[in-house]
Amino acid sequence: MPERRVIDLRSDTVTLPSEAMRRAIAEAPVGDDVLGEDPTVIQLEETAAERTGKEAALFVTSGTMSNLVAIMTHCDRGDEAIVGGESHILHYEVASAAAVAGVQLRAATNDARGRFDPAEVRSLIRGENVHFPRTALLCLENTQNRCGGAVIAQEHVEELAALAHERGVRVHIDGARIFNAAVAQGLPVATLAAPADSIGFCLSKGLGAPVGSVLCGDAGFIARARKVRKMLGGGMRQAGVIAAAGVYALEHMVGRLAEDHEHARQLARGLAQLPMVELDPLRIETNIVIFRVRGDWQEFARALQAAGVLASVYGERTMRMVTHDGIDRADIDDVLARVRDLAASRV
Ligand code: TLP
Repeated sequence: MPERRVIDLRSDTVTLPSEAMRRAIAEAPVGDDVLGEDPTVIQLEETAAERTGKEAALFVTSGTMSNLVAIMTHCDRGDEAIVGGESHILHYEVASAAAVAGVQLRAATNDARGRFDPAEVRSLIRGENVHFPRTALLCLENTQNRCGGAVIAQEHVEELAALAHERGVRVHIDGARIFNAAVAQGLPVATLAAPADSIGFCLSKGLGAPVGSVLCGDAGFIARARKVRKMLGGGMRQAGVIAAAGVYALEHMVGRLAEDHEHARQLARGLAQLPMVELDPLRIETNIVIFRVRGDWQEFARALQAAGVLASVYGERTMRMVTHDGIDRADIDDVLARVRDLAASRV
């Protein structure tokens, strides 16, 4: 029997640069970016600032570095940052806020759609007391990965940002997938970013670049963030080689995110029909499908992998599939056919 093609739905981080993107990389003019002389990095940062409606931007290696640099720039050691209980910062950034920034994270509950309870957030912002750390920062995440790629409604972001700002607390958006949120709602990224003091977004997920994220904010913030990035060893020299992929991604890859969203809905509708899958397909807003597995979920995860469908285990009984540039409609049909076969062999 011929080997079946592996269909990789572990993440949109597995996307590979296209031929055209590789050409843009090969042809990019470069210089020493630590000296401020790489024209392609400058072009990427200017484009990112314009797209997010911020004064300035900083090219960093990853979404994780973008969040860490933002935390270190907004906070002093011993400060506290409020994050969502389901946030990437809390779950998947190796406790960098604590270990590197000296910042304590305080989790506010995220509901299944990634929303906060504004009353809870208000109550978590500390007043002045000799015992207390200063609450310096509120971090939001849009789209919210662990909440099934949920889009955070704009009025909710505005309400939370307003209550933080009233108390002198700054607001950072982990916008790793903010372009997905923008495409899903038909709103400009600048509108989504407007309530926040800073936003970071990833080039290496649905936008298909091999590496990089961009942190955006006002000019003073970015000047300080640039020094923090240097301190962390993230000052890169002829970084135009990788920034060129980012410029290409912003120019050519944003519109196609709508296809990923459609494929995720198609996938969710098919999965929801299977008896061992618990999933509400109407909740799929972007490119992430998180579902629960009834019965022997570890066996299901193993069988799925053996059938050549790669997914992530996202906790007890919980799995995640992410659509991206390397996946088309026929792949989704193929995934569903393989999963149906698995389901049939289990009864
Ligand atoms: N998320 C990755 C894994 O780390 C889980 C993924 O496959 O989804 N913020 C959010 C909301 C993210 O989803 C991610 C990556 C990051 C930040 C970190 O980005 P990188 O991987 O570039 O450090």
